[in-house]
Amino acid sequence: MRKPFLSSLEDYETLKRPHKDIPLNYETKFYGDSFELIKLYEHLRDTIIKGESHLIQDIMSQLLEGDINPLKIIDIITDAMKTTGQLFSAREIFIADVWMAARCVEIIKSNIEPLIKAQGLDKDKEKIILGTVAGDVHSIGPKIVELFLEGAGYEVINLGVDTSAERFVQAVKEHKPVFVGLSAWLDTTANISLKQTIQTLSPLREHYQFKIIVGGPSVTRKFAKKIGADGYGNNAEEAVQAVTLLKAGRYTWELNNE
Ligand code: B12
Repeated sequence: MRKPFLSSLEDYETLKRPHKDIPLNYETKFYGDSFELIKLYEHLRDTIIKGESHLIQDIMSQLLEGDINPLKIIDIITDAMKTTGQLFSAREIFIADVWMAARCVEIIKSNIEPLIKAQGLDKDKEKIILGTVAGDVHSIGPKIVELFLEGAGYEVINLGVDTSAERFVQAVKEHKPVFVGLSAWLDTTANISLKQTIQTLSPLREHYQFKIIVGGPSVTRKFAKKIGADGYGNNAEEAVQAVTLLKAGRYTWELNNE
């Protein structure tokens, strides 16, 4: 019989241990925060993993009463979703549980959005079109990338998931962005839709003067370069790094001498 899903923190601790490759970043990243705050961060992380979306707003309200750094919340989301992925891969949880974890992230994101946006308020708002390519419905990563790019001062138009190449073209013509960010999670969508979207967008690059950055775990720096992207980011921080380098006329390939 299937084990009840993470009924207590002890269960989570037991389940977590076999997956030693999960970096528990928060243990070092949150050094210096008060014990109470760390407990609240941990509670948030565990609540995402358990998919208890009805509890999230209350935890966020408690966190927002203090002077919190939204980037730490992003770390919590990333850590929790990695664990969720491991548990899913180990068949400890079902796809419905993963959906609930994703729902938790949606609520958290709407809470921290104003804080992240506030960091970019005084900058010129150039536009970035972002979206997950056709056939792919993974939205959490791009949403985090969106938050970071907004924090870096860009106006991000997120076209959402399962976005056709034609929809990207339409958005480029309408919004005249400086960057188009494409995300792909599945091996299939990286190999087919991502490539096709870049091929479709490429002829427009010179006329509309935008650059293409790509990301998602099925995409490597080498693959990104091979299929004609201008930049690549392994995570949201690297997405910002990529647009910053490209704006300075440099390429992310320089980072690894590739
Ligand atoms: C959540 C999730 C889902 C949710 C998505 C909900 C949502 N709203 O997003 C649901 C339940 C819908 C789902 C469905 C499926 N999923 Co799924 N899912 C996951 C899971 C558990 C977590 C993904 C996630 O959100 N990670 C957290 C975020 C923060 O990380 P991230 O996306 O990598 O984003 C970061 C970087 O990649 C980068 N980045 C991302 N985009 C971009 C873009 C740019 C421009 C840049 C610069 C950077 C960048 O920055 C981000 C932030 O730091 C993974 C397992 C895992 N190992 O993580 C499987 C996983 C991705 N899913 C998988 C599969 C197979 C599926 C399904 C086919 C399952 C099924 N049998 O139906 C379907 C596919 C549906 C489809 N057509 O897309 C496989 C993919 C295998 C593969 N490589 O092809 C995985 C790896 C699970 C597994 N081990 O089998 N899934």
